[in-house]
Amino acid sequence: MESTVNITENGNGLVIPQNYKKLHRLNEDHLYHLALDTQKDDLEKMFGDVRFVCFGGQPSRMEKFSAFVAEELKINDHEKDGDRPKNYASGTDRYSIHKVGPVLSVSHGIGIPSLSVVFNEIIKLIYYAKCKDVEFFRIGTCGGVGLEPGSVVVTDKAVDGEMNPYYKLTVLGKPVKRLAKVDQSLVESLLRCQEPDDEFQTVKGTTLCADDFYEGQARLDGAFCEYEEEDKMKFLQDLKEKGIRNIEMESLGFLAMCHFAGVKGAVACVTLLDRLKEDTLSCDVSMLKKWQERPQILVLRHIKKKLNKH
Ligand code: R2B
Ligand code: URA
Repeated sequence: MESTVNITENGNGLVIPQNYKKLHRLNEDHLYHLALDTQKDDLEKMFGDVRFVCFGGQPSRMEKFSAFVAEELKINDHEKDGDRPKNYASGTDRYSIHKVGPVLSVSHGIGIPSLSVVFNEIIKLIYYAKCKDVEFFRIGTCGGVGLEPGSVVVTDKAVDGEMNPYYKLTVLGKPVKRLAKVDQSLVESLLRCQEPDDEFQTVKGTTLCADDFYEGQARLDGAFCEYEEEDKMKFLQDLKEKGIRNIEMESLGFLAMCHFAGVKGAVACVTLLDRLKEDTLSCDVSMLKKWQERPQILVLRHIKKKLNKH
């Protein structure tokens, strides 16, 4: 079954969850994995001014991103824990949430199942908070296919390991498909944020969203592997010919859920290696940290433009 999208209810720029009628029947809603709650927390007061929600895998990276947001947007009145931005989800160690001005930075863990849980709860959070005109971004890392490592890929199409542009999940024992329709205007807007002096290239392209880091991404260095080097290379060359520029693990679910929720969303990831040349990620931490900032830089330029702060 393919889910249909009805975003006509999202008047006034508010995000209305498809399930709002059942949500209204709840006395209180526990956003369990965020350790937030509609009774004990005044979500509108805490988060009502949020306009951009930026997701990324690791809590530490998203905390750093939040500090970067503060620096770039010149905001210093945000809530802090000592000299670090406050983690609003500190009551749990599942995910992290940092807020600086209108920008929420949220960690999503690895893979679509982990993303899906926090995505559901963030959609409800911005609904309860009455946020308006919100845009979502995934700012992440990936493996490149035939690209110089350190390049940034903005996803203009996401597919699963069988090249289908659908996020599939099982509901009440039956398969449900949700189209990962990409908001091309947001893609183009991010691409326009490139600057001639950038130390890195930014390209758009199709992203393969895998369910696994090792066999699911044709690696030879996992604990399991039932194919040979030439099978792997044939597969990856074939991906390149089909326009796949990068491989990661959340884009398909992220874009499908954005579309289904009626929220504008885009994915920008930095390539940590070229999968046509290698499988194993080096542990040159300082280089990786520098590269991880690249999609952040791009998204922040977009945010600054939207806020007229450039
Ligand atoms: C990129 O990096 C992670 C795996 O190392 C995964 O979350 C992804 O999409
Ligand atoms: N993340 C992935 O999912 N794959 C890579 O190769 C690198 C980062």
